Amino acid sequence: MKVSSISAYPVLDSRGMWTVEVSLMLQNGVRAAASAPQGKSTGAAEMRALPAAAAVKSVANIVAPRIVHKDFRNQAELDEFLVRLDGTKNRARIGANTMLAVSIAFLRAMARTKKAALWKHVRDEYGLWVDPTAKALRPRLFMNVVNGGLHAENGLHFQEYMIIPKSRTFAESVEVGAKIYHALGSALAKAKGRGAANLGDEGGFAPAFRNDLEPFLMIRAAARKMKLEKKIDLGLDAAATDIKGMSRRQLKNFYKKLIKGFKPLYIEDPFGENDFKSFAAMRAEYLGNGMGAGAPGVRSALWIAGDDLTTTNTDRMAVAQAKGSVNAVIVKPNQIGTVTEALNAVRMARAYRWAVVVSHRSGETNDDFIADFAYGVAADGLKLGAPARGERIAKYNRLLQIEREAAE
Ligand code: 2PG
Ligand code: MG
Repeated sequence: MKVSSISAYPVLDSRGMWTVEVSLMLQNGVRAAASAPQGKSTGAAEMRALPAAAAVKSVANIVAPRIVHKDFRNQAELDEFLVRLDGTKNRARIGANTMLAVSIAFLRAMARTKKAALWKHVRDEYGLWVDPTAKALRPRLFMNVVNGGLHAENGLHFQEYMIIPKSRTFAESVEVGAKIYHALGSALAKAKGRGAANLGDEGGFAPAFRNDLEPFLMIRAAARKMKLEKKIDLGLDAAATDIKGMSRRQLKNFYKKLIKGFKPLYIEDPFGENDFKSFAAMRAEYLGNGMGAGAPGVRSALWIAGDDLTTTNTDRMAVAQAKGSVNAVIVKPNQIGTVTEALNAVRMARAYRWAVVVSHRSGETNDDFIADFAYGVAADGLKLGAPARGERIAKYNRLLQIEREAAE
């Protein structure tokens, strides 16, 4: 399929920062656009994003002249071409954000050409690796209801306090999560007064707390009040690389208390982004010793996930596997730059029997690609913030729509 035109322009993300959107047209007249999200607690090993203005220029000056009128048989061909065209190790020439927007826009245009829903097209691209029963599989929703760390100015060391509904459908999961979210908001306003229910970057509440465990106490109380305690698991993204003023030992003690008191299902980035060893020690402590020990991610009672540690990069994932650091992994397409590479990261995680949690970024546009991607690869989880703020709601509503499409 030939690309007949492509252009890029700046658009705003949810923090009012510029990011890049790409619009392209195929030779058959089908058009599609896509924009790149942006992180704040970004991993040092992530591929480089260019400032939006430079990304726009890179499409005009580098990408467009080389891909317009060129024939690409499939997504992998386009993505491999982009990687070669960039030619750097960290995507500093074209920019991982630019590449991703081009990659997703092409994916969308190809889905439209086939008249297939985007998630169906993702499933085809993902291909053989999908378990034949995967049709029925839905990622669980990782709903971030309290924001801390770099996503809020409230002194919480940890970045994301999540509820993870156990419900089998998106509709029920959203219902359960939203009820607890609302009950939590009311409880916070009552307990902490004016402004306590104000929102952080991902739509979670962001008041000052007495300590780093209090959010879970209040979440649990809100769930109890709504008689939904048994319908959820709890999760934490520590984003420990960005934690200031806590030693490794203090972190370990915190996780011990957390695990004892709240039995979370999920802990992401418990230690710094290069500390494969501390991850491995934690995995060994809670999931048993030795390589490959502990239940495979999805069946395990505790998912220890890499995000800044692994950065959707198969080289880093291989290191994490060799060292026994994790049994779950975050997949963020913009950390690596193309849809094909993100699919490869999912394939590798499946080969390692890790749980796969696809994730948005803290800076999002209303682009809802991530919902189709997560459903398409039958991820175990999708991290998408609170059920609040338009850029998060776009993804929730898309999931609900996917559920209706899949039932047809
Ligand atoms: C994370 C993300 C998304 P950011 O750490 O998992 O929630 O945050 O996009 O700021 O890196
Ligand atoms: Mg993270």
